[in-house]
Amino acid sequence: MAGLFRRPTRLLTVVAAIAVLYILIIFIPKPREELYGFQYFRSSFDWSTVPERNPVAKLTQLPRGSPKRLPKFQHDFASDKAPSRERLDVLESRRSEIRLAFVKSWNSYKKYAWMYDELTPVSGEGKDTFGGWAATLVDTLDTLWIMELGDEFRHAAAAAVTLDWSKTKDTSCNFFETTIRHLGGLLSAYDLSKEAALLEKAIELGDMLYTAYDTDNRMPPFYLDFDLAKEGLLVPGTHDPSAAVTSSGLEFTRLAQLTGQDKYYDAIDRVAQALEQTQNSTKLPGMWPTFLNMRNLDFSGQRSFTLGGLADSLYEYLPKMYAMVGGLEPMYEKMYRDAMDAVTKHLLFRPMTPDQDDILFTGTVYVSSQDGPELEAEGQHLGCFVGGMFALGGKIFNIPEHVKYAEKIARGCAWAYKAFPSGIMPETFTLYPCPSLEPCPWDEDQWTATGDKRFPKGFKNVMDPKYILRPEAIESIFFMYRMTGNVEYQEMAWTMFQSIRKATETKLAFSAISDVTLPKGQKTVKKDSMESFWTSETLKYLYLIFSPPDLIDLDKYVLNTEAHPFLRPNAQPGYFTYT
Ligand code: DMJ
Repeated sequence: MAGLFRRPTRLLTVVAAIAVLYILIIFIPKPREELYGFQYFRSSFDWSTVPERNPVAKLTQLPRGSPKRLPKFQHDFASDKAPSRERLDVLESRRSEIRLAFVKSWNSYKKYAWMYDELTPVSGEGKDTFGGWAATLVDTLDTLWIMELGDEFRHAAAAAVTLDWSKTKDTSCNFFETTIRHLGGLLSAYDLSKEAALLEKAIELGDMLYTAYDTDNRMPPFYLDFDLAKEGLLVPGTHDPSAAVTSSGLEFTRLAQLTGQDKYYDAIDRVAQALEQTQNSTKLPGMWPTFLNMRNLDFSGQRSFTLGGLADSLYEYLPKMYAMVGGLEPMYEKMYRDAMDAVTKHLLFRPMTPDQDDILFTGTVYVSSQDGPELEAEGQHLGCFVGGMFALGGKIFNIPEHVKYAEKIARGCAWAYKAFPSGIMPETFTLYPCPSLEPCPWDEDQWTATGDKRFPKGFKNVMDPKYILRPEAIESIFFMYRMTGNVEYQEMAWTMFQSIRKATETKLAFSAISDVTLPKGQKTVKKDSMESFWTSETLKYLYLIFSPPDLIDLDKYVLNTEAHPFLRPNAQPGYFTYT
């Protein structure tokens, strides 16, 4: 070694060789292949080759047979009187304003954050929050398609098929978020566009995510640690958010349907069966606790139950899974009915309001050994999806009562939007529950004694005043509009959109804000964050509300929890195409 440095020419040769090698590594084009009309880049590791340490003896097959004829969800728009020319103009101009908001967000993502997970909408940079696999891009593919931005779609799809699932700075990924955003995004983009390269990229990712199920009891962990997954050494958690470890059903079922590979369905079916077996041995029979011990599948000790954050999509996926398998798996109907019996008995409440509004919310229940189930009358933005869920469940399982709850819950969220000076509902707050679902008189004394006077009458407290561009309230309004055809929902959505745009717009795009409760004239802080669900969900639902109802017809598609439409088995492939 010492001799090497004494001879300058040899040293120079070594330095030059290292430099050439470096240049080769950096600049040699990646091994791309021409695939289905795209320059496709295959991930550097093929996860389907990982040997399973805990293989299953016999795979559960996708339910076979002709899909059942389920009751129609969408209102019969064809039998309505055709909207007037003026009304059509209004709808078209609203659609184009929503599209403008989308294009602004997308263009800034392209300019400042291309291939990053998210744009920072105030400072104009890119940041990685979900593995660095271009979350916004993948999550937004189907919205580009739906909004008829064909060139942009093609450009984004070409980038998506170069993603390398083995190239990330992280040692693990969030199993749930990667499933609903990335896998869901690719599958729906494929279902809409039929671009086979997107399905290929989804399969690569599906094979990586599938390794999460290679645990002793075939239950997935919260984080997919890549090294442990390769060794088959993953272990399910003992205190995981229930939604995160149980709601991959739609994505894996669609993957199984599209590839004909039962293994993907088998994986999620085992989780569903675990849910079915434990449903009635919890402290609130019918519901599963907010956190689950997936290692021993003993859910009997936990005391908290909610339909809001941490648990939401577990319940959302019950009726959606039933539709996704064409009604051929009865366990989802049974689980939905039993869960909703508990919800309507213990979680659903009517708030006391000065105008005795006919609205409902679902709260959180704590079960104590002495007093049994106790309701905390908490409202959550995340809980607003419940309106859409009751609408879908009520229709496909023919439960008229649920359809009524759906309407009152959707209206409750719209009421909470309207109540605040910004026209937007906070992330979490508490209300005063009426003794039953019937109207109860406004109690001014109670409000004076216990309510926080900074907030509108009816709100006891606001624990978290932010709004982070979430979709759930608009999602339920969308379901209600498609189910009833009632234009009142279009008006509600339009009011909500205008408030959101006013409060969150930045020079570049739209940003989460820190306080929706501030009095008019007082400016809230922009948090410089725009999660991918803004373009994947919120703007998509808004756009669809003002679009012809056969655009993503809910009798043909199921939307996953990130608003990605998957074709239902009863729908004809290629049903919806642009010409
Ligand atoms: C989305 O990622 C999904 O809707 C998820 O189910 C809940 N949270 C966000 C939107 O708020």
